[in-house]
Amino acid sequence: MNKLGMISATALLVSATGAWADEVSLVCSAQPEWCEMMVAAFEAENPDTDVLMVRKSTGETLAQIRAEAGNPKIDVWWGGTGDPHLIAAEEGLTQASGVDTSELLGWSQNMAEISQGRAIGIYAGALGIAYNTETLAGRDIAAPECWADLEDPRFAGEIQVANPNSSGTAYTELATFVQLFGEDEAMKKLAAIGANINSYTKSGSAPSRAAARGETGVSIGFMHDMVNLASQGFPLAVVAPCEGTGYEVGAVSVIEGARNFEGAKAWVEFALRADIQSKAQDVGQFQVPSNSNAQVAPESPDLASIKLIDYDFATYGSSETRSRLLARWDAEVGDPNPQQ
Ligand code: S7P
Repeated sequence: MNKLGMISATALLVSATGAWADEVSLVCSAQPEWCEMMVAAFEAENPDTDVLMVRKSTGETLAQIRAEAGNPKIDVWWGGTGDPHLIAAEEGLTQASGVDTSELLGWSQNMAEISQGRAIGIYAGALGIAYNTETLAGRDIAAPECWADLEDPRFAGEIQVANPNSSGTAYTELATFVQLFGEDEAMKKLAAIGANINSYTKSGSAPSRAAARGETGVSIGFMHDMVNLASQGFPLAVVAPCEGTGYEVGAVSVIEGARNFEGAKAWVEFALRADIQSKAQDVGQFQVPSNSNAQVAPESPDLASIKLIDYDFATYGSSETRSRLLARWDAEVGDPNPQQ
């Protein structure tokens, strides 16, 4: 049988049994250990199903979904910052799954409303600064307390952050600066900090891992990732910047034209359950879960005690805004050594 024949035979088998079992193709933009734990738990509940999972950063996943529009290889996209999920929804690259969202917190429901049910919030977490206490003490560098401190020449070559083209974390940083300082001033500040950056990474969590190991003195990223590393014993201090900070609502989306819509929907229902969200802390993931009945880990940064901006997801999760801000970032800040 040729390849086409095999594909249609599989499709017939699935529709004849009415089952969605078989394979669910997942892109996971959370941390690899969480992705693996979720896949194992889903497969344990659904023994006839193989989840084919690939881990990719959020901006990279958006690029793949755009490239595959009309012939998607992915059924469901779980994890990663919400803005690119909202952009995928706006561009018609994802579809509503019609799942029950009644147990979800307001910020999660808000994402579903903005995207007409296509992107649903699964967790929230605030952006912050981390520094290696031993590295800074060893070099006699005073710790940062504010975003503005990162412009100071005392941090020359000491700071790492991701590239906002590939990383949802770094796009959240870019959008946060624009909301805190206005667009022109944000670009100036990011360029000034850029003079102190030793490397722009692809993935948003890499800089804090590097800071934990002392490979860089300072990182910008999500506080829950920093707390995870500190809880493992790394000498990492976490700072909520004095000017205030932005936050993410991580999301899950079903891809438009998914070959296994029912399997993708089952994944979304699974990922929104309180018992499943409560397991995140078992693998050191300390975001605030979106299900109001899920357990919040004691290590989770307390969002109520952090000076959070009123992050405008509708604006910064729009295709036009992201393209414009990334073009300005490339032109006015830029990565001198972009990673392939
Ligand atoms: O899972 C940890 C986490 O910080 O990673 C996600 C992140 O957006 C994915 O990485 P990129 O920045 O490389 O896109 C966050 O959603 C999540 O909280």
